Amino acid sequence: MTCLVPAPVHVRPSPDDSFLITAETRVRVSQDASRIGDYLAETLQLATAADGEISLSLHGADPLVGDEGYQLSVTRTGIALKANTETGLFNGVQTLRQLLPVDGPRVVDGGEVLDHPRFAHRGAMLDVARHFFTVDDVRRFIDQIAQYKINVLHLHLTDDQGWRLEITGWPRLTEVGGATQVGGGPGGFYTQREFRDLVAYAASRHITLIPEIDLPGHSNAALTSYPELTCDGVAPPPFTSIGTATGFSSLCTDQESTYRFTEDVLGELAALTPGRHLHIGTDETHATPEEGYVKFVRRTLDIVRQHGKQAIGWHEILRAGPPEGTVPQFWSKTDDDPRVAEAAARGHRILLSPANKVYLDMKYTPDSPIGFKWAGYLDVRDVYDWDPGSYLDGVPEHAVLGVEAPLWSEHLEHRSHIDHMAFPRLPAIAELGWSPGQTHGWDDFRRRLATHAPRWTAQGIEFHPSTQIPWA
Ligand code: TNX
Repeated sequence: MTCLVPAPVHVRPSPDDSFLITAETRVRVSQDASRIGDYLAETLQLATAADGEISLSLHGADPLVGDEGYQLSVTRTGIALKANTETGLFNGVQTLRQLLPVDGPRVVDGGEVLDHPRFAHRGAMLDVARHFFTVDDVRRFIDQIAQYKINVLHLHLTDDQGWRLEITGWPRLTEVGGATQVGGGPGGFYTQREFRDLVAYAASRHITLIPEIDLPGHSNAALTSYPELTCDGVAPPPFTSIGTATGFSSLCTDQESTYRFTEDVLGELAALTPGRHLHIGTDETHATPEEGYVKFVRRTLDIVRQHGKQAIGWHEILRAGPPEGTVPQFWSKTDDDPRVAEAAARGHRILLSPANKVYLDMKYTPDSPIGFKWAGYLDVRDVYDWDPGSYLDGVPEHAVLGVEAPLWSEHLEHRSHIDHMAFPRLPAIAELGWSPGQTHGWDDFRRRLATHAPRWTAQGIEFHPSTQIPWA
């Protein structure tokens, strides 16, 4: 019970009360908890039954655990998991999985856990635009992050180097814009059906998928596909490098064709997305005149609202004075934009992704084989040792929606690169999002984290063995 990541709110270990799972152990599922019961039985390769030593229940949990928390009790005679929702049970199952040894007899540490999250939004972002990642790669990533109680997967679906989602009225977006990526490889895209499958797969892991269409900048792949989106009517060539100047492309904000496009794309996206949020980018629009930017963002926010969704945008979106409910995602490496604190004071909830803390595309050290360093080298302690509840001046804890770790893919060519950049840093960031401040402590954290390495190895995760962690 002392190796859990993220650290639970309360743990009372009782080492003498461990429970041994054998091939005969049964998972007892009450009717309303049968889905998670089946999932647990499958995970542990046990049978379900009307009675059994491992029980799951949606009744009797402490109201304190809320919608996502759970209570877990392990005694010599069995394991009882209680929650108020399926999501709570799912989170409890993730804890239980970590209590099992990686191999050998399945002895589960005895004791009690009461647990619930600090922040509502605990996210990971994967950029599938710079380099394309297949449906299988994304499913694998979903399984990896769900273990650490991450509940949002933000997919960065479009950028200068590629457009990755089929839009039925605009086929060239994927025929042309989907056929490129950094380095000149073949790229790729998700059909709407594949995208729906990903949404459903994420939901089966209690993860909400938030899709991002980056507008009006970071749009070269769209401009290459449809010249009517440019101001001069000339399609630019495809862009397949990393480039030094980000923010060189822009939809033409003065043309109605741009708004027809935006309406069609976001309309289809809203229909494909059961979650509440659509991410509309809005970052690094150096090629968009200010007046055009403000006009474009406001119209786009209207479109999002008309489709019944709330918008998230990178924090530059605050230049357009977005309405209440819009979520700015802070990404600077310094606390340099007073608009963020002003927005918090007006009631906006802020999503925190400070580049110098949680950008998973940064190198760990100067020796890292891949990654950027513009926001600094980020070893495990750098991503772990900060407090989201007091990080930005004027953005108190109650104004923080949560923490999200972006994994930009300019340098990621293969899924092993995802593993390398995300592990072990993503579990550290997941703990910042989930665990209460009073559990925070580097020395205990690094000891707990070290014990997870054999789990990652068993799952085929090619993690980076940072020298900061006392691996066994
Ligand atoms: C900045 S963060 C970007 C991305 C890049 C990233 C590389 C943000 C909103 N824009 O387009 O991929 O840096 O670290």
